[in-house]
Amino acid sequence: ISNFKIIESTLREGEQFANAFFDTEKKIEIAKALDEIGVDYLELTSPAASEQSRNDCKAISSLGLKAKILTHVRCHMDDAKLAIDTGVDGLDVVIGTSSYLREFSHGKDMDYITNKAIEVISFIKEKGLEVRFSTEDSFRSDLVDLLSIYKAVDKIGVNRVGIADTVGCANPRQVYELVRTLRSVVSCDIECHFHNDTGCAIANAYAALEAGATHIDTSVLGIGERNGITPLGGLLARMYAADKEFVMNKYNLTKIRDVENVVADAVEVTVPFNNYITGYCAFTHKAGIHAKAILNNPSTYEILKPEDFGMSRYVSIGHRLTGWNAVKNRIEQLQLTDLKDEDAKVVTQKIKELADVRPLSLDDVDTLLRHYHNAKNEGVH
Ligand code: HCA
Ligand code: CU
Repeated sequence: ISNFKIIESTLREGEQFANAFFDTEKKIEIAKALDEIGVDYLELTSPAASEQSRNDCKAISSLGLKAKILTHVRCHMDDAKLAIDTGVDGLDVVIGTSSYLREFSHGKDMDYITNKAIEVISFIKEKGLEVRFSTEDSFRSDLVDLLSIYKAVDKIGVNRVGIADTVGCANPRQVYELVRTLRSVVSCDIECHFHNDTGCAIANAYAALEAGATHIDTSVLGIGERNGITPLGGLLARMYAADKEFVMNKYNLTKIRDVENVVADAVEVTVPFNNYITGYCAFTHKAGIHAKAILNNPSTYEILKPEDFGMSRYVSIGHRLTGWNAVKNRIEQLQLTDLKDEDAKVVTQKIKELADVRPLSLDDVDTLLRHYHNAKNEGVH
């Protein structure tokens, strides 16, 4: 995978998260923080949703950010007209194509949908804006229907087609197959959108890129409808592992934590303990065997370099799994330089005995080390 683009949808999909309420000021703060990371696009809630949403499209479009601004609209002329007047760079048009949505949501057949799509896309293109056409619930849509509508919109010059796993049912192999097939049918770019109901949102995004997709939808911390979509930080971690050069040159990874904190605060959640990159223990090493190797060479047990993300590594030593190499490292940090390897081993045994009874803080460990150090020095004099 040599290239990919991020369509950051915290200000659209993310607004569909249960706790989300973003006023204009907060949206601008989030937009600027995402722009600093260097995401390629920001996707905003439809101006047809509410008066404030329409004003927010205008406000964010006029900030002069590096990221292109998109808004997400239904496949209707009314919505498209409203959106064009907000000053956005492009429109992400969507319509449901699965039998569920055709029967229980909008009630339209594929001929109607295709004609409507052509009308709306042609109109947006005439106005000189970028346009993407996507099918909601793509993985439960008929493959022949999907390919024929994508072909039709590709022919009239749509910039991108989109695949959406609206219900989070897809697995990486299915994603690979569908994107691969689509890649051979259209010549435009391919965007993918994955919900995370069954925990595949990052893996699916990766499989899509491997199969020839060009754009991935994300949100900060993955927030969105239900349990959300591909998280921005998690996708960047995955792509860093795949092509570090590209990701580090293109995106400002040290800003991920800032935007996550802003969003977590705004939607009143905490960053999960096991979050990619920024979870509180993402760079904490514990077992003695790990600690020893990490201190010799961090790459032994780290695929992500914490410093590349503005984070730092922590070696935990106050527990029964500890080892003397890690304790010795702490001795050096505390500059108790007259303690030797044998001393580190003695204190390590002491730590293990105590830690079998109760958890120890780093402070407890330091106290043990200082006592031992003082006792040893008194013994000498
Ligand atoms: C939704 C719409 C959407 C749209 C994705 C897209 C989805 O159901 O809220 O525009 O590609 O998941 O299908 O977010
Ligand atoms: Cu969605």
